[in-house]
Amino acid sequence: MLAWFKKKFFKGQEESAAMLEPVAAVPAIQPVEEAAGKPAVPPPAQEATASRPPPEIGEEQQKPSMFKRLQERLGKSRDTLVHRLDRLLLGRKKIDQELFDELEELLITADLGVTTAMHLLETAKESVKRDQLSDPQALKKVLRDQILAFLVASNRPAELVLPESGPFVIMVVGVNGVGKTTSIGKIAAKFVKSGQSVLLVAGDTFRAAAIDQLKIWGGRIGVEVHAGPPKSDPSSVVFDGVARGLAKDYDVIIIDTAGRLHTSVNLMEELKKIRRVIGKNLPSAPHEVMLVLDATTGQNALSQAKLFHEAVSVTGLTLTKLDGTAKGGIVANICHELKIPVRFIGIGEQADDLRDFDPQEFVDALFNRDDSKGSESQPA
Ligand SMILES: Nc1nc2c(ncn2[C@@H]2O[C@H](COP(=O)(O)OP(=O)(O)OP(=O)(O)O)[C@@H](O)[C@H]2O)c(=O)[nH]1
Ligand SMILES: [Mg+2]
Repeated sequence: MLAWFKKKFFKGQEESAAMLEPVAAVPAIQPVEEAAGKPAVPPPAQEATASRPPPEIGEEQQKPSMFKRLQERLGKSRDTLVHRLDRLLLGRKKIDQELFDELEELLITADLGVTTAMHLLETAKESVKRDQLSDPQALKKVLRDQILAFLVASNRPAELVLPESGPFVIMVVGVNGVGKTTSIGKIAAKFVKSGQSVLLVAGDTFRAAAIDQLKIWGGRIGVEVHAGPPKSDPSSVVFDGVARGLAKDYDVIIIDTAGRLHTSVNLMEELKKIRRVIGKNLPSAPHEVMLVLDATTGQNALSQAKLFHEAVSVTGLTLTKLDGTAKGGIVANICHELKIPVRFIGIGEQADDLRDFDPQEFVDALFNRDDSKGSESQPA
């Protein structure tokens, strides 16, 4: 489980089996506030409608392992990195320049991007020379090891961002429709399951439906939502929200923001202001600036990340919709280029489809390698 939960929220306790159950069981954990020694906060009204209501919690009971879910998507399609690699290597007798040229094209078109692909190729060439590799199949392991190295290198412990005391404040940012609000609901549900008090702040005042969407999530998982009227100044809503979170001694405050184009100067300025305002009541906050990226947008996710990072210093990433792409390469590309840790990956719309990111598990799924069976897939 993510180090956030380990360090601050479990203080040496062992993870219980209950904590690892699907979020589907969340509504049963009613006494969230009681557990935290606080007065129960009535769930917000739910009569409002949202343009995108959150998916129902409580249906998915048979949770497949993250490996299986990822593999379903990343491993089966003929377009995946591993299947394309298998086709490239099949029947090759030697490693030569022609093979490297084809490999270069394959890596770039698998969303690894030019820089990351070139780095991978260089490593592969060095390895071939150093270890005197002659079997083209050996290239697969070289690539797998290097991609894992990229993921591990950027995977700084999440506990480093935790405050020593006071609420843990997470500001969530990203372009329109990437899955910010949904991910907030899912992350909040994780905290709720671990017995923490959570306040959600509706910093997306742009659309009334956005506020309602967050309120529905709040109602579902039994957490309070701080919201202002639609079209009100997001900075002032966020200012009040953080003040309320501090006054009521919440463990976690999660701030939603309106989706915005990374290229819109005005909207990025507004985001900078929101970030500054969070620090007015609590100078160390936000402790985590979480950028949500839609993995299906490929290379565009990288330019989004660069501009959001420049504006608000992103400290963690959530990559959503990995269930919607066969090109898991974007994850390696982002880790290699940005060196920002991936905290969560979204692999579906269900409430428990947000999983802690595990580099080894991810690479195994990407390369269709099931260690439990000690085997790799056969070419499709
Ligand atoms: N398949 C899939 N869909 C997802 C995932 N995460 C979010 N979604 C869906 O993506 C859509 C947009 O999600 P939102 O959470 O509203 O996105 P947002 O970033 O808050 O959108 P704005 O507030 O409009 O900028 C919804 O239909 C979600 O159910 C995921 O991991 N996989
Ligand atoms: Mg939203």
